[in-house]
Amino acid sequence: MDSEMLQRGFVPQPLTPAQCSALDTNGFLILEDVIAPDWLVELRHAFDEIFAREGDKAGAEVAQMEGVRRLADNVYLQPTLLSAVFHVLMRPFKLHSLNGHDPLPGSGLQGMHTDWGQPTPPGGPYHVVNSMWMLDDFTQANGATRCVPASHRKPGRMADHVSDSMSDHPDGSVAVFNGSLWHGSYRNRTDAPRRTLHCAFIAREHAQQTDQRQYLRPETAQRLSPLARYILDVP
Ligand SMILES: O=C(O)CCC(=O)C(=O)O
Repeated sequence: MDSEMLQRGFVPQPLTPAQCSALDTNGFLILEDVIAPDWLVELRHAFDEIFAREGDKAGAEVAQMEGVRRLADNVYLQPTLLSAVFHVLMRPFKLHSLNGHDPLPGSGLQGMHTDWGQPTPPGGPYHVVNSMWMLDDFTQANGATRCVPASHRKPGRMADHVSDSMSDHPDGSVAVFNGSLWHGSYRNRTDAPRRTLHCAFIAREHAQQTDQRQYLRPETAQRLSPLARYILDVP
């Protein structure tokens, strides 16, 4: 574990052998019962409020998530998630981005892709780990994320193996996944929302997708714990 995280009070949550194996072999792991019911209600409410407030601009950058910062702290600091991220990256990391995703009814079919753009040798080192906080149950009908198990171990780029990234592949729900895994959201064929928070982490030597130093308000930074400032990579 990253000694800086430990110094800042992080208490690692040992993963079970089955959890480690899921991450290593399939490239993803579902963490169940992480979001307590009342927290889920709060997260859904915050998600809807931000979309209503920001309209078309929602999600343009992380400052628009400011209203849910307090809730979000518990997302990017979730101990089992951070332990899983370290298990995959095996070196110090930081938050890469935190944003919402809600495929509208009838839409949402996404090309299969990875969250790390470079080919990764099978077995790593890996660079990105993403997580999806499923604020609504994911089902086949509402566009559950599809992914190709073990694709993070394929040599080369996804395009070397897949000629049509829109075509069907085995699908399934994902909570924590290797950023080199091929995945994409599916079409929402219901009239209901399928809200997700994506919380991604990246090895510390790389730039963040969302530069938190640029967007974090000083008054927000003031109240953050030392561990939160480290994960967000702000002074
Ligand atoms: O929410 C999902 O199902 C996955 C979305 C995704 O992979 C992305 O937006 O890059």
